[in-house]
Amino acid sequence: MGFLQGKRALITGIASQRSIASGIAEAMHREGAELAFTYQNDKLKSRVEAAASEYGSDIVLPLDVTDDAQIDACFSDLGKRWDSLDIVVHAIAFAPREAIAGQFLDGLTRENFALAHDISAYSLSALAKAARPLMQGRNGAVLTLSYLGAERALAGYNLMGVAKASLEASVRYLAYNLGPDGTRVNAISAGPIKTLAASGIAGFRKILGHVEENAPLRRTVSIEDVGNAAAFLCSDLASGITGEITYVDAGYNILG
Ligand code: 0WD
Repeated sequence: MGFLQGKRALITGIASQRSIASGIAEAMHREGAELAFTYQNDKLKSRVEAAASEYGSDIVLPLDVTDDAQIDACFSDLGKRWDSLDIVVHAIAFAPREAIAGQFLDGLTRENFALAHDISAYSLSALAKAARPLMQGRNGAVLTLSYLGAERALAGYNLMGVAKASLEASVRYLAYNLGPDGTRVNAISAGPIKTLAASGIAGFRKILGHVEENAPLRRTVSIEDVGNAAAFLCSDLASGITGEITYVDAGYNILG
């Protein structure tokens, strides 16, 4: 029996088979969780439907996190299918391309700052708040994805790094707020992985090569590595862990 048997999980952020959310869905399915999915826009709908059917799910809901009405509708529709929810996976981030290239100040505008924070940080708390009634008293778990650029100035990561710092602080405040409900909130700080979102980051290939040569494990991580850690963190095996940022990065973060 899988260690997520009897758990119901909502997975956001599938944009392709290479998405980190796809690796998480795979691991959670393998461990026995029942899955529901969201898609950002009509372009991604059929792709997410295909992923859902692979995992025996027909719950596929639209969710653009910039739209409050879609957030409300998503959880109200989910509540019509499931009377409770155990896991929310937030694997969503966005910053305009010019804000994740070159120098930090070059891509900095009030609009870019607001949009990056809205989609990449605020949305975690918005989803946790909307999911709260369904998750009450379930020993549930909320999980998000961060990156080392939240805590170090990394060339090119720029505005996304500032948004990820806000995301990581949100993890701690959400964990404190939702702990009494029995809900744990954690983040995985993943090493670089070639996905659609990552291909927007200038010099990404160089970053992958650098990690391969220097990380303690002398390799980059895969969506399977992240998926397995995510499944663990959202399971009862991790019942004492909340408010944490867990590195799944082949050890790269320990380097001085
Ligand atoms: O190296 C990497 N790939 C790392 C990614 C290292 C460390 C962390 N992460 C994080 C990302 O910052 C993100 O938070 O992991 C999370 C998942 O990212 P991913 O799997 O690397 O990227 P991708 O497959 O592109 O999925 C992210 C998706 C979007 O994809 P696109 O590429 O279409 O922007 O986030 C979704 C969208 O599907 N998304 C939204 N969903 C709902 N509403 C929105 C939105 N407004 N904007 C983006």
